[in-house]
Amino acid sequence: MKISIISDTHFGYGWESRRQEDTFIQAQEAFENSRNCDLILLGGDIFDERTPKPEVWSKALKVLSIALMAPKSKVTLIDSNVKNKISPIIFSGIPVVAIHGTHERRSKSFVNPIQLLEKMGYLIHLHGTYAIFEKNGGRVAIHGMSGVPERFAPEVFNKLNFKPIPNAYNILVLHQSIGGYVYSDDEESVLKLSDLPVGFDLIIDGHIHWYKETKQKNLVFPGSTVMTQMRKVESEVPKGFLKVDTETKKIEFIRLKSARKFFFKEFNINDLSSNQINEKIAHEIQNILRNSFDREPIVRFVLKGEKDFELDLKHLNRLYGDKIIIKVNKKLKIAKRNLQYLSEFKKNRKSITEIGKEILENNLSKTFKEKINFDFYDFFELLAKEKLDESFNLLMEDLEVKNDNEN
Ligand SMILES: [Mn+2]
Repeated sequence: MKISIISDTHFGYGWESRRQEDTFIQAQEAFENSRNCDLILLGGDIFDERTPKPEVWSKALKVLSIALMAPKSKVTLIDSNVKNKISPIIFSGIPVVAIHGTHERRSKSFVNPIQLLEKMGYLIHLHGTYAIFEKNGGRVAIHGMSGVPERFAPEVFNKLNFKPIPNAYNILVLHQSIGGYVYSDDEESVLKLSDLPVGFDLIIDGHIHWYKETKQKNLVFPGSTVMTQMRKVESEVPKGFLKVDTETKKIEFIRLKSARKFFFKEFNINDLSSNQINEKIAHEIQNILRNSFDREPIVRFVLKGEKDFELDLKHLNRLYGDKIIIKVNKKLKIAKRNLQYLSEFKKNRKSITEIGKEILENNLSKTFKEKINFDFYDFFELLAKEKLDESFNLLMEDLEVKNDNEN
């Protein structure tokens, strides 16, 4: 059986920016290129937000329908512990199996976008569940755990107690930070490599945005199909997806041709004048632009040093802005803490909901003297709509879960 594994398409990321179409263009290439596969597996963070805009839905459904409208796959469903939830529609083309990620996670009483896709007959959603498929006598069992707050990951994972199914090629799909493989530097992975079960032919983990094949427990990170973090590693590791042949056990990384090019330039500014810094940036941009690109590339400059300087970004954008997307960050040692909030704010371009959510989160954490791990977006939305009883219930639900976990 040939299986395509696509993760972290982040539909809607960069909406209303010059990169608005990137998530769709790049995921479309991955889906089109999966038409010769028997099954498609999605590793979470299909959407960038838990409640995507209708405009994002409309573009996302167009991409996802490539699987539905592809020539009918020869796989059949042998067994699943969520059989009664599975719509026959998914077998009209190439069946899609998915977990939800951190970006789609919502509290128990809410429907997340991946669950919605399941209701629409686009895919099978797994969370602590499995589905076994067969083609020409070969069997593939897919087991999945959708993204959970990192703090709870080991407990939930152990409770689910994943076990490979005999006489099948077994794939486990997750969406967590695992044993040193983390999403960002300030995040800790609670789940350890030693927590992962043995006997799986392949363990797939979404969440981490750059492709990596590890030597441990057949763990592979397919990476995202789109760049979201502008980290150095994202300029080095190409964006793509995986194709797995369960008979030959060959895993192939397919690089996306449509991925927007990203350049990362870091240099020290301590010995340079403002003029020299501006010139150096302009020079680097000119160098990049010697090549031609399908879409404007992105360049991110990280300037290291304690020195103050004048950066004429307006001028640079007037000269090159129509051919390249320019980002410049100062990496100052002094006043780092003060700058951090502002740069985070700028980077994320936070909405009022997000700011409100964070204030609420901080205040509640202080009140309860510990970090609360439930979904503050849902909580904030309920409060904003003055649904006080429901928001209270949501909070109590979380505190009860926590007590369950701690006892
Ligand atoms: Mn992601």
